Amino acid sequence: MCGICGCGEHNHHHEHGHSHDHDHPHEDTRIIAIEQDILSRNNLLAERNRGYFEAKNIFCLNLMSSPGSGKTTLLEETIRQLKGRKTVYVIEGDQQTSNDADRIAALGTPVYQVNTGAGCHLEASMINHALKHLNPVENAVLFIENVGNLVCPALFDLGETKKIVVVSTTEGDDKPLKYPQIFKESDVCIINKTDLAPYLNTDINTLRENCLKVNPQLQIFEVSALKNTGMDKWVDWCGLYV
Ligand SMILES: Nc1nc2c(ncn2[C@@H]2O[C@H](COP(=O)(O)OP(=O)(O)O)[C@@H](O)[C@H]2O)c(=O)[nH]1
Ligand SMILES: [Mg+2]
Repeated sequence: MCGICGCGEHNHHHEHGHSHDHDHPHEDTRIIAIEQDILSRNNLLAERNRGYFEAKNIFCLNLMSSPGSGKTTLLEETIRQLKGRKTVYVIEGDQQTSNDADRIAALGTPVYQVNTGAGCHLEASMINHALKHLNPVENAVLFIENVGNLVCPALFDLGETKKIVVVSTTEGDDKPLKYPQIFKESDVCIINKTDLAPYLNTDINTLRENCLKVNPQLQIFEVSALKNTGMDKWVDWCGLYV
């Protein structure tokens, strides 16, 4: 986790060798001011990305989820099914390795890997940089796979056209209630790994209801990316806008 997005350093308490806790109003004010600076700089760059996407009519989808919910598997299957219909590009975000970019490149799709090091989310500047390398053509679909994290990516506007949250049945049906921010910010929710639901105590209807409790506008697709079930509606939706 990082201090930049407020998930690490806020309301900190530290050891003094004695037992009382106290607040540091000046330090807290300074941390908030720095966070506001970082977020407003990010928002400026996000607007530039948004303008770029609008000018080139690029449908840019920011995929966010916990690690392992199946974002890359979903992308692989989506790319296979969009082949011949849309030109697709991918920006991959992970702390380390190019594993996911290698999986996407194996499908013949142009991909740029961003490694964030200790960072727990992608920022607009990283997308700006990646776009200069990818140079996507007009009317393309651009997928961004964010760093696996159900908290911080929700705070950073990347200039994307739509935000997508992926939640898998293995995570349980209460995650929208426990991590509401990312579900509130998203336009679409993909419930993945539906093939595993019969073996778990996750109730997909409860998961769906919890998603809608947090964000009644959320458009929900239920899929198994691995088994390729329920994918057609989602893939059609990806191809709708460009
Ligand atoms: N059973 C099942 N496994 C899946 C599904 N989607 C992904 N997985 C598995 O979940 C693991 C993590 O998937 P990955 O796509 O790397 O997740 P990411 O970290 O969100 O990109 C892998 O072992 C996948 O094969 C699915 O729909 N059903
Ligand atoms: Mg991945």
